[in-house]
Amino acid sequence: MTVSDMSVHKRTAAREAADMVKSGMVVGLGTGSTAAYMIERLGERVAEGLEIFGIPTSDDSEDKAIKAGIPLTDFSAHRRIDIAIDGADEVQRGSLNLIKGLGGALLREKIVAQAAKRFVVIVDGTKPVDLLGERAPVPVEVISFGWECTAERLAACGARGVKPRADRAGSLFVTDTGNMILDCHFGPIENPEDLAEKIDRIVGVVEHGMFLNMASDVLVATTEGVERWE
Ligand code: ABF
Repeated sequence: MTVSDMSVHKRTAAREAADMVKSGMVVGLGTGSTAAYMIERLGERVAEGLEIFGIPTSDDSEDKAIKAGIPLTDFSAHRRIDIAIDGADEVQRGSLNLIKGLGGALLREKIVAQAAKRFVVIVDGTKPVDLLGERAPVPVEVISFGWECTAERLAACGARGVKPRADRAGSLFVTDTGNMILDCHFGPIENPEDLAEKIDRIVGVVEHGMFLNMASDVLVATTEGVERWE
């Protein structure tokens, strides 16, 4: 599949999800290239009269939403989100469990997903896997103080090659919330619930990128069309 096919598929899934939004809804706005197409489509619908408020999952999505003309709100005004729409790095067939966070926004993405009545995931056909961790590392957001100790504890859970994520220029990547990300390569994960529990117990971990039992719908776009998993 070419990069341009992949972009077409991402856009198709994103537009279909954006068309599920109705006037009066508070919408969680995801991060990444697929979510960017969804924000673009919502902007078009707002221009046509759709009345919504968005809560963005990253500074980047906030900029995109403002440019698209989507009115924004936050949790001080709205505790519940009607629908959140976001991309993913891996989606497990059957369970709808996800790995997210290669874009670096996993903490805000998880807070938004947890607050959402419906969490719709939009992906192209390269993202489905049989087991999480087949291709993607699990990104783990950690406090920078003592990260070396946190990394050792993650390694003791089975992560290989744990090191702080760098940005494109080679400098330390810092999340929107001011933390570091340790990318943890576990390989195929047989029991994600068990691993998630172990990681959650490590002091210094803010959040990890396994989103378990959170997605309500996954839209997978391929050359054959859009498949919906529920
Ligand atoms: C966000 O963007 C992330 O959780 C995930 O890491 C990434 C997916 O990116 P893309 O849509 O560009 O493939 O959804």
